[in-house]
Amino acid sequence: MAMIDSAFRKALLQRRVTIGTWLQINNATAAEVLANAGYEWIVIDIEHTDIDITSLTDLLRGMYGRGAAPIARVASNDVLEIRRALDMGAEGVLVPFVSTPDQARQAVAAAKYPPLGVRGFSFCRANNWGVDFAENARSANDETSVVVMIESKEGVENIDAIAAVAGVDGVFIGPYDLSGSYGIPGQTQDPVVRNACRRVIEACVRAEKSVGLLVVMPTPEAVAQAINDGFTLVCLGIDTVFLDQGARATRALALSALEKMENARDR
Ligand code: 3PY
Ligand code: MG
Repeated sequence: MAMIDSAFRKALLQRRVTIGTWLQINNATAAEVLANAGYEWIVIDIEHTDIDITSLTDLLRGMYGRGAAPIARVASNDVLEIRRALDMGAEGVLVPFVSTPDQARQAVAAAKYPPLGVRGFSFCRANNWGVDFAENARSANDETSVVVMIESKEGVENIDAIAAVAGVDGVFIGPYDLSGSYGIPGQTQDPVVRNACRRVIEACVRAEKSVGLLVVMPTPEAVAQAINDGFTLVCLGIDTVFLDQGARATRALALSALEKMENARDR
């Protein structure tokens, strides 16, 4: 394989533990702030937000040059969805609801230029609007990451075949949909979901693929559990969750200071 410049794809192929986070706020300023926080990669969630292809481009501009690899969680496993996210400059794609090896092959084909796949060539932001066309056409297949999401019972049943698909660089668990698929939405610590996660991790170890998890509420226990479980793509929190937690914690500081002051006065 050619030399790979993408630190993110290199880490995936080496199965090095990396820490990322998840972006849902459709605002380039928020993306700048998040990208300055030191995470190695940031997933931009296009599936469950109002982020579209226009705002994705703005977010990518906001993140540019700040050291975090931008990964697009596309809305669906669709050739044009994947092509447009990569053309706009995402370094990789996270593809939701991959439940069969054929679906995994479809995701890889969409992300790779011929002869590996069916990505269309064009002048686009990813090749500086054609200025770097030749270089990008030569290197893009090596630099572009494809991570598929396991979010269903069927995906867990097929995990060995999915993880074995050439071009799948990693497998990533969507804990909310996965728990939903077992009939217990949100109960991500239920033994049924924990056991499904263990099956996915073990299959990825066998297939020598990276394996990731979104830790939606990154408490110290949850972060330690993800790392001890063997996840290598450790995705911590969501910008909306950080905002909520920071806002509540800061208000609580003031309420606690006021309470102390009132107690002292009443004494
Ligand atoms: C899930 O938990 O299902 C996800 O896709 C993360 O948002
Ligand atoms: Mg999901």
